Amino acid sequence: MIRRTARRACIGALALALAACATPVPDAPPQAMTPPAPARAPSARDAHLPPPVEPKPLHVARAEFVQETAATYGLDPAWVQSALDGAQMREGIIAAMSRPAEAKPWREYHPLLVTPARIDAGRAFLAQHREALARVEARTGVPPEIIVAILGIETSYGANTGKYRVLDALYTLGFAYPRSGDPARAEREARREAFFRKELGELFALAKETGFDIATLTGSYAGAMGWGQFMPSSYRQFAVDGDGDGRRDLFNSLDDVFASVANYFVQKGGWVRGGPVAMPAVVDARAVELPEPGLEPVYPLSELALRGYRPLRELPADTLATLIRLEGDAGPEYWIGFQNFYAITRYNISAHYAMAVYQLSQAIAAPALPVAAQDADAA
Ligand SMILES: [Ca+2]
Repeated sequence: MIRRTARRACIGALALALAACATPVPDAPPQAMTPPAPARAPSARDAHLPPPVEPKPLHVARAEFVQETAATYGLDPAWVQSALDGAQMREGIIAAMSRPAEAKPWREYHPLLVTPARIDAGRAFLAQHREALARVEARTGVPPEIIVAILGIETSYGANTGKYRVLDALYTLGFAYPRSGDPARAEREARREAFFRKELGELFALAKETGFDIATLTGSYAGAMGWGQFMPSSYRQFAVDGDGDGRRDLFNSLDDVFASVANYFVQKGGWVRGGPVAMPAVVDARAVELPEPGLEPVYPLSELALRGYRPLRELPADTLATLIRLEGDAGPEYWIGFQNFYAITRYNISAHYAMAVYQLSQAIAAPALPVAAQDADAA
């Protein structure tokens, strides 16, 4: 049995929505939102915009949800109805989702996630679970330090797996997603509400499949669960039984957690065994920046070299990569990101997130400096 200490919200909520969870929420991280505003008459200025998507009355939406969920997953509608009757709208969840998520530059972002305490705890965690993690790496190709870094950033190694009932979180966001009242955002807000409502349906299916009591599962304010913060759909699709007891338990079995995070990287992210994640770029004086390189590795290194960017270590010219620009302490930093960097962004669609995971993993895997060297370093 794993000891869980102080249960707090997913680090995503904790650290200003800096991190997020497996099955990234569309448009994550959440943008600044204001409380729902009363409906207003469209102005002439709005005439060219599509009309706002008006939410259905709650009782209608709930009744439709019960029928659709029962039909989609082959569940007893009476059970879905009765569990839904026990769900509660939570103000704290609305507030967390409405909180402005500032897009911090890298120089402010990484010190919040890659902390000395998290590195030390990660080294200890890796040492403690090295054999189990090595078995997972042998099967999947995902290195131990990458799995450990994910768990460190998502939940501080299982310490903060989330305090909200997942049922309440998904019910609240699926039926009362905060509305800004801005017609330009109405469609996006409706899409996010639909996403959480679908995840609520997936939660019912998950409870049926796993035997979990839907009323007692806890997670982040966004409904992400367990050590790796899996949303219900990801849990159903990517969680695997690592310890062979016939159950997929991402709350209590570390073998299941390790195997499931690795499986997510392989299945969803296309993790390449032995492949590089990212490397600092050597930049020519006359380098020509790519306008919007994106996260996907679609540029052969030969093309990046023509533009003036080369990886620190030589690799085959046809290796596919992308260019990552970070706003560092001393100005822009350029990195080359490969398929495995992209794989980390499937966990949370953010170059900052993926780079924080990668750099934490490298710090965890690096041998700690001997005490004498640390003293010399500090002097
Ligand atoms: Ca298991």
